[in-house]
Amino acid sequence: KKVNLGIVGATGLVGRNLLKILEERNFPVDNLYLFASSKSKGEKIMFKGEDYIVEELNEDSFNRPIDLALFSAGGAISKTYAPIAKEKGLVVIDNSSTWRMEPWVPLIVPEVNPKDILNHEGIISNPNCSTIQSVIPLKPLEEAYGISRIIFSTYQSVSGSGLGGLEDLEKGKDCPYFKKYPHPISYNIIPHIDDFLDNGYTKEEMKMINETKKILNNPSIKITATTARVPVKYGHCVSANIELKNTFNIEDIFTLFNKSEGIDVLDDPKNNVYPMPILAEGKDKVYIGRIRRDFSVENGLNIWIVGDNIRKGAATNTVQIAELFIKYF
Ligand code: 2RA
Repeated sequence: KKVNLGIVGATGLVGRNLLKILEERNFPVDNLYLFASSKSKGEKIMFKGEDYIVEELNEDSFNRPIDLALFSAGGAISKTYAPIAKEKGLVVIDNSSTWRMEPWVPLIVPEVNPKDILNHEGIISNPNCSTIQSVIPLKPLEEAYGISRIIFSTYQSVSGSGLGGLEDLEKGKDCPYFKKYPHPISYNIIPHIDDFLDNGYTKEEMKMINETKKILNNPSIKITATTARVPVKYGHCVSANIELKNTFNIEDIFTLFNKSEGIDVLDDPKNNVYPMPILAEGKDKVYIGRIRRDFSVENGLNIWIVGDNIRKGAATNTVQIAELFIKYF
């Protein structure tokens, strides 16, 4: 069945990748409508050999036969326009953090919790990129052993901040002004992603904590996180220290990951084989390595998780949710 599709934020980094991945996966698009801010109005974007004109988003944008609207235009746009689209009977798949923690909004990683899409009420949220790549190996661990605690440390590329992040990386150390960061990011690491909260955490850290519990449907898991920006263009890395509830053999962990959907195990330290951003860039798999027991606690496990934050972390996951939507509705 063909789908009338709207893309909100079509000219952004994720928006452009959404179109690329819709083409790659031959998603059944009937009519396509592209929306962005006034500064992009009139831009031409090619899709499946045809030119499409970008329209300025406004409250009348959804007064046409659109079935599904994919949003990647920031939280403020989602807050205003997702409800308008929903009222007009469209289904919204939103990349922003705005709706993720609403109890009536499914937060979906198709390899992890596909059935949660069944009770959507018009808005479905795409999780944060570093959360998506983390829950993919955590799900089989939760199912097989139960998880009691997770410590996340992340190393997130500048493309997570969009086109402005990529520009800031090129500005070097002495530039007086940066679009996305409070300090130079080249030759540096900034332990600050999104805004700081009163509890000393950043919103990005609280996203990882809260979204992981929601997607794994287990609010009792104890989680802490430290998220940092690193001078890499594409590909987020996550170190996860995990305390399992039950005992395990490390060989069984390798077997479990090797048979889990969406995962490629790259783990042969003697031959310098482990996941790195340069291996994950442009791919949709989540790469797991440095798998080893944490001898400092009972049932402790360390893993290193790398994924392309723009593809599987945003655009591909969004398209996979759209494919799930067609499958179920
Ligand atoms: C970041 N995860 O990396 C956030 C949003 N993409 O900036």
